[in-house]
Amino acid sequence: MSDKAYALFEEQQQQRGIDLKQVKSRLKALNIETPSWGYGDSGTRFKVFQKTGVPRDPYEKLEDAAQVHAVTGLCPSVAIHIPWDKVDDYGKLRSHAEILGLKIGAINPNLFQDEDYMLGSVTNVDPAIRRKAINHLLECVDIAKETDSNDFSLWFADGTNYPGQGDIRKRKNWMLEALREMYKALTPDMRMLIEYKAFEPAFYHTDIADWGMAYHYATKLGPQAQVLVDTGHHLPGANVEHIVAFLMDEQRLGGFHFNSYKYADDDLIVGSANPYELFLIFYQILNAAQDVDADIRHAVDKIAYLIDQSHNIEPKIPAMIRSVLNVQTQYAKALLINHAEVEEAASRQDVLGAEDAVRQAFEFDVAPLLKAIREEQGLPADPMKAYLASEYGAQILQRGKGGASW
Ligand code: LRH
Ligand code: MN
Ligand code: MN
Repeated sequence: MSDKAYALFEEQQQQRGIDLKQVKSRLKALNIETPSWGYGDSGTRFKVFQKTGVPRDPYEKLEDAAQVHAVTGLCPSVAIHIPWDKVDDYGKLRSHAEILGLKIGAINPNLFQDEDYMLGSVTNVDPAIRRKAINHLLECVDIAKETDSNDFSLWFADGTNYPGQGDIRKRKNWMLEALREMYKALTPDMRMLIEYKAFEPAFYHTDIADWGMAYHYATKLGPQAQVLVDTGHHLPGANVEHIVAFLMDEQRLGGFHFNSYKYADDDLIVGSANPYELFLIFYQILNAAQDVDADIRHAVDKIAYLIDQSHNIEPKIPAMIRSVLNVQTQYAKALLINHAEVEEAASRQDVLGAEDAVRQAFEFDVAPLLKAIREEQGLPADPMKAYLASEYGAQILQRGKGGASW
């Protein structure tokens, strides 16, 4: 790609009234957290395929994540899942991350793989199991102190498969009790990001089934509790960007778990099936980022962009790089929206004009822009190519098969 391509791009955007200096600085400030579990073996409920070269422990997961950050410059932190990433010394794990130029990000308590949790964890009818689940949440707060993490991504598999199996209202109150106890243990910088999901593994009812329920708990708890939107957790046809806009306006959008889906919680490479949805999510975010209300702007700045994908058939590191680059691409496109133009058309009730002003931005090729910022940041112009050309992929084969899996 030539400098000519960038010169043409620059001219086009200047004519549209886009401030490229601001676009570039926003692009450079974008941080996307990758999940430790995206580097390990994973699968569907039918099979976990064992790959050669997969990390054998949380330390090696961080090493792989560092490769993604090295070529993209976008991923300085890594989310961990406990007990998948259980270690004896979390201070040591933190130092390992720091040596690699990384930080440990969100802590994800795991309340879905212990035999005791078959019929629920924090909403189990048995008080001893509820206690055990709450203790795990509190243990995660202690781990966060050691890893210097501030965010908790809280997803509960709790729910029922059949009518009558559980008392829905009692379970609602047990959920609040558990969340309250955890909330009380937070330090002032910590946040609880409450995730919801309409289905799976419970298929009749899920205790936190949608954003409204997550929002309800967040408001009951206080300002350090917010909602986490996992893009794959909705019923078909849900307008995710509407949910995003609504939550931002209430200053309760804490973060995302980005992934792509065709049918349900497919956890596929971000933007592979629905790039326009991702673009429209960023459109809403950038719109709120210009709000006259400083509190809303401030809340938008704090949104955590996390990836939640686990690759079943594709090689882990390149797949993660693809996800991250797809997020960056859609963010770059959304940065080309001329909001004044959209607003002006909308205020004239020009439906097609307003839609056109949004879509136009999506249709630009942002490759010259991304290449330009990577050059300015001393990053490889083509991160995927740079990773594939490195020795790392071959080196890790010596780890053999049978690495960490969920
Ligand atoms: C549940 C979920 C949640 C888990 C992750 C592994 O479907 O999205 O965020 O922690 O997957
Ligand atoms: Mn998730
Ligand atoms: Mn999920």
